[in-house]
Amino acid sequence: MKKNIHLPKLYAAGYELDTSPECFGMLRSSNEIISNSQALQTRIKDDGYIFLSAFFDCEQILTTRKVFIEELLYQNIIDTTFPLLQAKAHPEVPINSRPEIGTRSNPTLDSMIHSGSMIQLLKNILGGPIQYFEYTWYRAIPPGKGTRPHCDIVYMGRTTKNILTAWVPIGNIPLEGSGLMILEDSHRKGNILKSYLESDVDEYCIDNDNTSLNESLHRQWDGALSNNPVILQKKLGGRWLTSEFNAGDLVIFSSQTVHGSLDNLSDFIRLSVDCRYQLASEQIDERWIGKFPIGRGLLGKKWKIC
Ligand SMILES: O=C(O)CCC(=O)C(=O)O
Ligand SMILES: [Fe+2]
Repeated sequence: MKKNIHLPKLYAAGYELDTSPECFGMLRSSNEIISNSQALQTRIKDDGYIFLSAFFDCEQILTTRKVFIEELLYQNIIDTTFPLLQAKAHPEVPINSRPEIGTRSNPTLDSMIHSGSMIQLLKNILGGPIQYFEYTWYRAIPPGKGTRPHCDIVYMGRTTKNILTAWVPIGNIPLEGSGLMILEDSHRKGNILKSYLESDVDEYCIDNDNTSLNESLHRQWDGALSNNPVILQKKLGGRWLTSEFNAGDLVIFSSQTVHGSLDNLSDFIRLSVDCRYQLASEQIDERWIGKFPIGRGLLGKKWKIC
């Protein structure tokens, strides 16, 4: 097996990835087709994702990064002996933790992801007027494990399946810094993943035997497709694809594309946001809309006897 000699050792969910060229590669850039909506629509169908570098204005990303870092400073998660913008993790931040970045209003970010060229781009890819989820996921990933492989549909697929995710790094992310990874061709594996793709993470079972609500909720599945990205890849085929991301980059992918993130082997907190778009003509999932989306809270649960 040939090794990709320039790559460092990389891990996902605690497992060392096989970085040989058969198993690992870089996301294909779509910058050359950015103004061709037909080509973009073909690309998302073919690849399950669209990667655009330098899409956003770096100054705006920097403004957003400052807001996030300020939030994390309050929580004592940033090592203040380093330049703050680097977001070095405080030595006491627990490994694998998931600090919350509050959802304080962030007008710069909001205008980046919900207006102008971003809306036009999504319109071109989806082929018509669009709407977006008001809920935006803010992510701060300290040193430790990244996000386990999953498809977004299990979190938001109660109405249409035709939803696109936009993943936006809020700063530069080197390979060791927990960037997004996408499993090549996984959006075409509907036959193998059928029952997974039809699942709803917020649907839970009340047993006939009087299990309490609390107990059922505690048994609830978190939506991950696998705990082991290496085994998953062997099963589904395709390479794990990623990139060294820079502030301004954008990845858009389908709700049936398997993705996760690399483990964070660096000393720095990885910052990113992800948001969702769909056609305006299609019904939207009730969990992620409105000024105060119910999200994955109790009101968003669906239960059944089983
Ligand atoms: O940023 C991550 O670690 C995961 C991102 C993700 O799951 C998403 O954008 O849907
Ligand atoms: Fe996701």
